[in-house]
Amino acid sequence: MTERLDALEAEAARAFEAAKDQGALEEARVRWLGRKSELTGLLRGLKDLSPEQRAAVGARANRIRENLESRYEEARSSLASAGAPSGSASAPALRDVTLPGRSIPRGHEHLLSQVLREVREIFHGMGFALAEGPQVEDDWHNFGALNIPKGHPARAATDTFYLRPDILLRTHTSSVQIRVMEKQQPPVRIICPGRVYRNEAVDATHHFEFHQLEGLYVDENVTLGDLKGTLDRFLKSFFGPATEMRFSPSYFPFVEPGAQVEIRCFFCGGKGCPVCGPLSGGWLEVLGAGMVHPNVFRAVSYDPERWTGFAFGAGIERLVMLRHGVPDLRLFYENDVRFLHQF
Ligand code: 2NM
Repeated sequence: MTERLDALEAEAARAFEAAKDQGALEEARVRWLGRKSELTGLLRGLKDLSPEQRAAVGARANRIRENLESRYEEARSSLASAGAPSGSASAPALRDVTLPGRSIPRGHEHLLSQVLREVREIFHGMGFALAEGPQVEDDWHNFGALNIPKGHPARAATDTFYLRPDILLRTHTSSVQIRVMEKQQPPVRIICPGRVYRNEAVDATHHFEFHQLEGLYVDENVTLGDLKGTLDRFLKSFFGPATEMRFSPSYFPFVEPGAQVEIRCFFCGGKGCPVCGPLSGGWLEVLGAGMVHPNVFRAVSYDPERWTGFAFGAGIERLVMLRHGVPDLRLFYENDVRFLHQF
């Protein structure tokens, strides 16, 4: 019986190795390891042997079964990795080299970064240099130098993230403009894009962290007309050549006079719609602006009798939402590629 077992083991192993596809291998498995196989029959016949023989032959037969099962597994996985068809024995294992390759998904610049670059280029074309500064600021550069006295509502702890009594996360990038004016005499012509922080509840149009673009031009004889011309050129470049703009009086502590700048709603053409709101008369607010307050010049030791300047500020996210019809500010920060890949 032991000789028969040895011969059977060799024959079965050869059959597994020789199988050319999954079909042939399955046939060999049924023949050599199946319920009606010779090996299974031999194992069933063990009960007729004497106890000593049964122990010896049984142990050997079980080892052979384990060995054959693992030979079978080896043959199966090597056929699978060779790409052999699992069906009939006749199909050859070919690869279709004309199939398109698998594409590798590629990332791209975030929408906000794209727009920031575009805006920098528009202002670069009008002679504005780029200026950047720290996001952690002191009270002087964020408030004091900007004619925002102690006790002004804009300083309230509810709007500003204070890190220490005198140190905070900047609430606008005007602080960068103060730093530039402290270091450099006019003429100054800069834009300051960057991240700013305000302690606000998050909703579709508010966030505690967003991006601003501010601009500043200081020289002799800079006028409100220069401001209007500069912003008109910017808004036409950014929103399209048909863009209509208007100024209305507004208040910011660091400018006098101050203005809010609106464009005619390009969704409804100014008739009033859900985007511009039925009460706005069809105008969308896009910027704040004005002529730099003499107190700001005094704070940076510029002579307010000699120099004049204009300044403006805009929320980048708001500009992008209007131009691309993005309904919710939070989409910019959630990094959902289904949103991001559209731009
Ligand atoms: C705005 C609106 C109006 C502004 C003023 C200054 C500075 F530093 F020159 F005083 N920087 N930015 C300014 C003026 C910002 O944002 C809505």
